[in-house]
Amino acid sequence: MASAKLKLKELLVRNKFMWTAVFLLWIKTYVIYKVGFRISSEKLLQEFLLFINPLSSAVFLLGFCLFFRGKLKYIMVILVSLFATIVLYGNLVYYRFFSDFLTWPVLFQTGNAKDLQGSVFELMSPLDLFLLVDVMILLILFLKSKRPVAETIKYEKIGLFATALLLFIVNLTIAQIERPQLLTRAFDREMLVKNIGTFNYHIYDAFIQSKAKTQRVFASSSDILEVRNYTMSNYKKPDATMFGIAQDKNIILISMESIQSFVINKEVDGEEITPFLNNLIKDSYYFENFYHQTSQGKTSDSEFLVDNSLFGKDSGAVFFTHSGNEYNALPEILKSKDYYTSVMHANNKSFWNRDLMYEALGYDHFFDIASYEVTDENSIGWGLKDADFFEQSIAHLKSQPTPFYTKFITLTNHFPFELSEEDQFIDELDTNSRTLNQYVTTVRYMDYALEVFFDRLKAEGLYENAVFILYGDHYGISDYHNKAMSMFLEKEEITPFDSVQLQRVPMYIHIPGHVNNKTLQTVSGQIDVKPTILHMLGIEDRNEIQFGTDLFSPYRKSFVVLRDGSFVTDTHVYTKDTCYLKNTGEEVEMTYCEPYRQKAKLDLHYSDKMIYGDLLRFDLDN
Ligand code: GP9
Ligand code: MN
Repeated sequence: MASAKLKLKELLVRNKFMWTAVFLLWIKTYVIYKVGFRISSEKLLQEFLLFINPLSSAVFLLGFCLFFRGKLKYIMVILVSLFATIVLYGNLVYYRFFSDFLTWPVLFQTGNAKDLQGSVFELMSPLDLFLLVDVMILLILFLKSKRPVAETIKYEKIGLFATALLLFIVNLTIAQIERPQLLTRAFDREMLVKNIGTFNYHIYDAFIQSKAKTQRVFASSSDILEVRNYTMSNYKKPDATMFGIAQDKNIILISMESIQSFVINKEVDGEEITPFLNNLIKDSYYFENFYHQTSQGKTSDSEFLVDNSLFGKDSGAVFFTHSGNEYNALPEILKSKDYYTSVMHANNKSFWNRDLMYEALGYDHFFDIASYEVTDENSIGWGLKDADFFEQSIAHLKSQPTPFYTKFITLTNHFPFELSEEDQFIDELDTNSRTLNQYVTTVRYMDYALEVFFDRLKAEGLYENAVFILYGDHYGISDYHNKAMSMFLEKEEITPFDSVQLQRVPMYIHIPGHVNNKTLQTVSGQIDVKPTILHMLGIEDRNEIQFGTDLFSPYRKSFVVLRDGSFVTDTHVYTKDTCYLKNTGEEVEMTYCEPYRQKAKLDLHYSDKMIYGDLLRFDLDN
């Protein structure tokens, strides 16, 4: 086993050609990150990650050349370097047009390719030839080399792939520290590339996409009939006076970041946390028992629920995994009724894969970060401050054809709830959680921003003819802060029952000039928004596959299913295999919850079936 004892140096020298290629590809990728993609880092650790992330895949890719013998080994090294360059360059050209990275579906999607065709040459520059510099160097070295090519020994191959794996694990570990739940939650391609590198990202993407594809293959058109029979049997007739009430009016949807109902009508040192929202209750339909139904996809899940009346996934984000599906979403339906549909949100368009998903949902336009002027002065935390965001959105709103359906997504009230001093209108709390302490101040700020928005809309004459739907996207304070939460709510402890009740988020339907406003108790959730909007617009939807029910329907059942299978009815709360009495939170026998357990399961099951099977691609003759 003398060969196994070869020293590291010898190993490097034996495959000098390949290691040179690894080094060149590594450095080249980093330079492209900085010069081509202009990726910047806020922290040293992030920059370090960016620097090391091309290494593991460079070793892995070029390591395959060890399987070849003689001169062919060198030729393979050159070809693999060329292949890697083509992948990088493909991403770069795509990035120059879309400010985004390639995904496998995009490569095979004709729509996107069409967009690119005309301009692809404009996106290239003679300077791009520098990208071939490593391939050139390798070619020259190859032509000049006279020494015989060293034969690969078995242990070398194993050692090399072990090295690649080790490098990848180290890389991933640091990335997980820097971005917890990177692979399951933060589905921003730029973030993935920043953290694990372009090639690893493509492999990860291939894995995700192929998983989705297999489930799709086994689905058939009879599946959709089965699901529709189920949803139609749950259909409830709308309320006659509310049906068509919003016809031809502009619809303004406001997704309020991380707000939970417990802040409504609550004070800190005698100061209301949400004075504007508290006041809005009396001029609106306010839903006191409205729950978010999101999971790991957070904001994107709430968007999915609202636009489709389908559940998001129990893990991962449907926005990321199933953007290639066929949908029959609100924007698409409204477009067919001559509505202009858009989203305004001052973040990267690729965050949560929004750019691709919005296309699938049928939005006409996404006013992303590029539509906003974001400076150091007007941003905090995740970016543009809410008040500036709303202010700058007015011009966009005015530029749109009417009637429009526009969704606004706020950002300032996002973890870690940072705020500039001048925007802090109330004191922080004094619990043992800094997060909760700051949270109330950013909620207060968001409330202020909403007031500014309404005032501006009134001043611009955009208020009267609009219908407003405001809802919280998901929780802001997780169970991790239960101790602090119990201090704030003056409770002894937060039980699983309380945790479910804390998933309530504010929900308003505000119709300017309307008189019959009231606070409604119906137990409901984000899944109910789509049928409600359709009915308010006078659109018949008996045949739509929806898992929610019109919030105004006199026939609706008070019922909501959360994504983890918990559910709430008028009288009971079910969570973690326990049934509770809703009024008191007292544990009761399971038999009380039993009748609804099956329905909760079926709702989730059939909704998942729709998504995994991409069932809406099958035509149903309505
Ligand atoms: C990002 C914003 C926040 O664009 O919507 O996303 P979240 O982390 O809340 O899902
Ligand atoms: Mn959110």
